[in-house]
Amino acid sequence: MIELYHAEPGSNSLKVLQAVHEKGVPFVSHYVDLRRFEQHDPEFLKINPAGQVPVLVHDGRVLTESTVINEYIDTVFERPKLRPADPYDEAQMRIWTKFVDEVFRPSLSHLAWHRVMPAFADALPPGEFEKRLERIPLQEKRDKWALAARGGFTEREIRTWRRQLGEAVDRLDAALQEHDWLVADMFTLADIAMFAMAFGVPPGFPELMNAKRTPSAMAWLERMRARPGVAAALAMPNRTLAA
Ligand SMILES: N[C@@H](CCC(=O)N[C@@H](CS)C(=O)NCC(=O)O)C(=O)O
Repeated sequence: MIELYHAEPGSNSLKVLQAVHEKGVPFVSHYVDLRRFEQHDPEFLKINPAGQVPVLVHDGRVLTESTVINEYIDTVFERPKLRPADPYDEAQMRIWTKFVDEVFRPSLSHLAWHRVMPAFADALPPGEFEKRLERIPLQEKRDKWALAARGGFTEREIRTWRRQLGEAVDRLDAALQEHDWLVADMFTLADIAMFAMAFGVPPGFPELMNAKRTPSAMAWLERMRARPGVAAALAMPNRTLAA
């Protein structure tokens, strides 16, 4: 049996939700409310001591790291294949998923934290944000969120993340100018990983990703949304929008 601990269909949770829906793998969904910091509850830390989602539990065995989880799902559940058969193409796919994890997502996340974290922390009763920070197991995450909440990122850092995100979107657009999908003319885990981050760029940073500047990437977003598995993943409950 597959169990998935995940948050809203966005970012790393959406990455894994797309894979299970695209493969048609039945799974038990465990929603983890990040706004309530449930990922740091002692019960959840027993499952993932890093205090992060998504987490896959397959027949009682725990797996973390969304990119690794997706490759595991693709290996264990035969069809439809979400990885090219050709080793060179598979390597290209991994270059994209690595790029998403190392460049696209960090630049987007930092910009998002910079934008939302101060208001989020201010909206909590006095001292509550600090209490929640104390429960974060990863020191680096704790420090970054504390810094973001007091508007502590430097102008230079913010400029760098914006530049990186702009370049990442341009790279995506360039790759899609001649092809429907990122690798080997087939829908792969590269598209899944990229979509999980990129779909949030037009609403959040419309000046970087729009029909005029990046038409091929925008058309690809629509192709992605039209896929039944991706649509099913996006239709999973989203408490953020409901709030
Ligand atoms: N490298 C991990 C990163 C997981 C991650 O950063 N998850 C975020 C949600 S997208 C999270 O749990 N954030 C809450 C926290 O770190 O407290 C992966 O790819 O699964």
